[in-house]
Amino acid sequence: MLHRRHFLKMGTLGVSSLPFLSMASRKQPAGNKPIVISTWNEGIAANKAAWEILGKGGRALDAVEAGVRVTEDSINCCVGLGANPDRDGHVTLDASIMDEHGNCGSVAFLERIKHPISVARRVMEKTPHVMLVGEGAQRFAVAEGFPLEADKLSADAEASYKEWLKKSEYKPVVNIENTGHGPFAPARLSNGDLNHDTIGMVALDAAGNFGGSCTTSGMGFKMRGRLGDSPIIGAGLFVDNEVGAATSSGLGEEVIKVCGTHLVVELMRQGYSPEKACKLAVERIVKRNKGNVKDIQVGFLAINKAGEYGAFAIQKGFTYAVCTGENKNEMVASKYFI
Ligand code: SD4
Repeated sequence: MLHRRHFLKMGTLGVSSLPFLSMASRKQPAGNKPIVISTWNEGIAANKAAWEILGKGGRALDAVEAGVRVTEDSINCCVGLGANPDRDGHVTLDASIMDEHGNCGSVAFLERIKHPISVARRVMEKTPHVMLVGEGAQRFAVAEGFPLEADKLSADAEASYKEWLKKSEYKPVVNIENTGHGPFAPARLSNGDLNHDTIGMVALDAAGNFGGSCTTSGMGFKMRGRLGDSPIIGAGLFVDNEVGAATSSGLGEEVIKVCGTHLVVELMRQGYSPEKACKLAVERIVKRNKGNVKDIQVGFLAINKAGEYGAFAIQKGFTYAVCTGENKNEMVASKYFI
């Protein structure tokens, strides 16, 4: 890896003289603005809702909130109240949001509230805090007018939970999509299994400002009270308006240990393309695990200030949706380490 001091010295030679930069930028798609990208297949519908705002010159923050609300709404999906419960049978939700000014809000271990992303936004805008959890987060949500939903599992989640209870084996394996269901398998497979539980979205608006959101039910059958990366600023989501924005999906514990999305954004600040920055962050996780990552999936997704985007994952199967226009919303398979 290029040493930062060396990089700064080379900076005076001009960006085009850096081989890693010119190679990376050749591989990158041309810059776009506005643009919204988000994780997994659910990203297509979410991007569509985000584009309704971005396409009219709206703010990235509004777009990323509206986008992932679509996913939170879909009852048999991976995210929101229709998702798999913790091992005690309750769905607990985590979400975070960040704007172009570096403001951020998050909620975690939130129960019975349909739109944790909007509660996270209220935490950001209406409290002096960044993060609210559990009962306090729920109380705040209710006081803000969010309805308290029934403590009831969706039909698919209930079936999956009953199946899981047969062995009650606590072995979280997340997002390893080598299930023979093709590269763009749905979140909830036909056998009821859940492929992934999160949507992360980052957007650059027409004014050149970023916004980011991330919302999840965490990992199915997790220990009660467990939090992953998604509600943690700098782990599951990070936005720096001078540089870019990044989000992640996968085994949150691994993302937290390297401050994953903050790392990706800082690598972009050093001049790396979004894809290369995501790759280096993945390699940091691989190195920390001494190469033993066959049971771990993590994928990062990023946009830089020029509207270039990229992703990288540990394993094959990480996919994301890219939207740069009303009729330009498509799935891309991420490059991967293994
Ligand atoms: C977590 N990162 O709670 C989330 C899980 C995930 O698709 O991404 N699932 O660790």
